[in-house]
Amino acid sequence: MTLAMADKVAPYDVERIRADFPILARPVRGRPLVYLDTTASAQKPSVVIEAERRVYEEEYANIHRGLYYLSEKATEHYERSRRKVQAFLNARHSHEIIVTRSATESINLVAASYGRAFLQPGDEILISGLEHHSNIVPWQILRDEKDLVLKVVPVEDDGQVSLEAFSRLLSPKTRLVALAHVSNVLGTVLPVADMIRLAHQAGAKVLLDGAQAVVHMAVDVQALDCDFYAFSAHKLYGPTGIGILYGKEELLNAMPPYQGGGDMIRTVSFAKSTWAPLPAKFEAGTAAIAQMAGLGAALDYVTELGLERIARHEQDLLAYATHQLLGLKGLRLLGSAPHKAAVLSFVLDSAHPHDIAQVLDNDGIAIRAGHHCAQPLMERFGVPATARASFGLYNHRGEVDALVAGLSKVLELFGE
Ligand code: C6P
Repeated sequence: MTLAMADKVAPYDVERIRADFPILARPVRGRPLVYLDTTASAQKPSVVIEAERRVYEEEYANIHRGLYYLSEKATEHYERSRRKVQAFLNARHSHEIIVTRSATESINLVAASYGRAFLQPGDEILISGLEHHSNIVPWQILRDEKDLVLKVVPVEDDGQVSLEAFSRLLSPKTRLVALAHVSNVLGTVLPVADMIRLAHQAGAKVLLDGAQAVVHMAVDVQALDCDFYAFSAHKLYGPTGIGILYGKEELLNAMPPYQGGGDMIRTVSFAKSTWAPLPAKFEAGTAAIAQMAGLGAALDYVTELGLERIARHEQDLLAYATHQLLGLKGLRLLGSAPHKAAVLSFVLDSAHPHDIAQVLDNDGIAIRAGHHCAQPLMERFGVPATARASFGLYNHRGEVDALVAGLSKVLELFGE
């Protein structure tokens, strides 16, 4: 057994893992920080911070351009990170990995390029009722521009999106299905493998918004057979300002570029320009060079820790926290799908989510409160907002206890 293998079967040592995240050691408002907002953005391990610092200190230059040592090194490093993303998603080719600014930009890229080029008036796009605004608004813009129809699969009371409802809304006119892999509000894991199979049978392409999925589970785009997959690095313990779009080679090859500029061209004249091959065709302008090194380090970090072990740890926290929260009077949890990620959205009869967040903040506990960029989902559940606690690989049961103690304080202050 190698050392790495021995480490994988060793117990999950959350205290040792927490030591990898410098920010977790800082107090907030004189109390230990309890960070329960990983769904909004994850904290960064030292290896990610170091990887970015090393680029600037040791090998910084622009990439894909220079014919000198530093530029070659920086380019090599950048492309190595792209291959790490390829391995992480199990994509067939590294040129199927397009570097963007965020999951949001990745989805907009597909809407602006694939959507404009291949959808015709009357064609249907199918999304679900639990989507983040990033996976609603780009399709609305496209719908209005191209006279398309946007259909929405309803969400069940427990937060699931049923295959039956999905099948009912698929039609021969459905050209594109765009779904969250995991809901950022309810934690619901959608049955995407079956949905993709059904969508393909109907002749539609499928984009998965994996912003919340890559954090909690291993994703294999070939096994899923999705056509596009989008995520952001910052939720995956990596840097801000960088995201990924996976797309099948034949689709990306057929799609026109959606931004013009440096790096994405083969030739330019005033009469006409021609495009660079993949992936450069979709990567106009100077890349996020240091951030890509940080993303590579983040992928190494979670892979070394083991996505399955992380998932087991988070599921333990989810079960523990669900049990504890349901013991609080007047607390209603939104989302109880049997297959769900470690995200807990809730409301209290007596206090607005913003008040809950503020009282918790006084004790150094960070949760998110609001509509979570999912206003139609709030409407579906008849609430203007929820409080949301979400767990990452560094959280522990003591932090759940702190949350429950904080919520008990809210109940004392606002009444039950
Ligand atoms: N959700 C949350 O607190 P960007 O901003 O591009 O990195 O990610 C957008 C996005 C897309 N899809 C899903 C499912 C998401 O959860 C998010 C971001 C954060 O829930 C910020 S609103």
